[in-house]
Amino acid sequence: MDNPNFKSGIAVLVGRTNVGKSTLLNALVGTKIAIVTPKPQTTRDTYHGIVNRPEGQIVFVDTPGIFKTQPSKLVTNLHHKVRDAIEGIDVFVHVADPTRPVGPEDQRVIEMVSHVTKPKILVLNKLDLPDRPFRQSWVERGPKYAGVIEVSALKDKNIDLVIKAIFGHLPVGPAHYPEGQVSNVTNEFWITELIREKLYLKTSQEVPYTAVVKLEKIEDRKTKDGRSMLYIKAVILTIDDRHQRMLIGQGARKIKDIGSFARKELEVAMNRKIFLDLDVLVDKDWMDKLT
Ligand SMILES: Nc1nc2c(ncn2[C@@H]2O[C@H](COP(=O)(O)OP(=O)(O)OP(=O)(O)O)[C@@H](O)[C@H]2O)c(=O)[nH]1
Ligand SMILES: [Mg+2]
Repeated sequence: MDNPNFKSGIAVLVGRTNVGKSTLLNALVGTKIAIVTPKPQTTRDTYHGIVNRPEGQIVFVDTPGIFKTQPSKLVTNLHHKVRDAIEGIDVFVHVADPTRPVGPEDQRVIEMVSHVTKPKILVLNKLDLPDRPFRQSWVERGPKYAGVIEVSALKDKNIDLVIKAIFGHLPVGPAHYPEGQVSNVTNEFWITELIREKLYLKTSQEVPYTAVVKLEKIEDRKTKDGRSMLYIKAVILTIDDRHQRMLIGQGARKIKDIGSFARKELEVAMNRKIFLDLDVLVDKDWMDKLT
């Protein structure tokens, strides 16, 4: 490494569900790593998004949102992932939404990090919204943090201030990831996530929360006229016949809609023709098999 002052470290993004953590991760890295939807409880895994600058490298860790809901295997699993993600980090980034009051989920985040001795930064998101009635009650909490930054993850505003603030707290050290790598998400996982995003956007009530997407096959094939294409076979697992029927829809319209929405974005992102073969199956125990 040429730069003897090269800084390196891990910053974790934590906050209640729906505050915009995944949108912020994508804005920080400058590319879509994590899926984003208007529905709460979108993120189910901890993703790494990597920012490389001349002064160093920051690994941002996106985490599932903290929410108050009926205890279930899925929810317990998500909250454990957040706790694990907090271990071994250098900077803690609490992402909050000043359009909503400081609620029990925020209290849970505050409680969760009260033991964290590492620097904490408060990021107030959604600066683009004209009405942020709870901004002041968040700003008053400012002294508990090493800094307060107002951003719009959606409109890419003040994102560099977050990067700058974090570098201010990072130790000198070698990079965790090779330069050029922007995330730890594999192509295969990203494909299933993108399908799950479309499923969230196209279904309602409990349907998205009872479903998971698995990739079964991915291979290079040729179209009838000899052009190259990527064949993807994926399956949506859900917990019972009723949910399976809702996901398939009348005349298979729902599943076709989810499939073509996902395929279109995959084709743009991967810049090639894609055939997406999507099925819906029942596996009532999928949540119990979570690790
Ligand atoms: N107006 C506005 N909306 C935003 C901003 N950032 C995120 N959103 C919206 O807020 C919603 C939730 O965003 P996500 O990034 O999925 O939120 P999250 O905190 O990752 O949510 P979970 O993964 O469920 O915990 C989406 O509809 C986003 O478009 C912002 O800066 N301004
Ligand atoms: Mg998220």
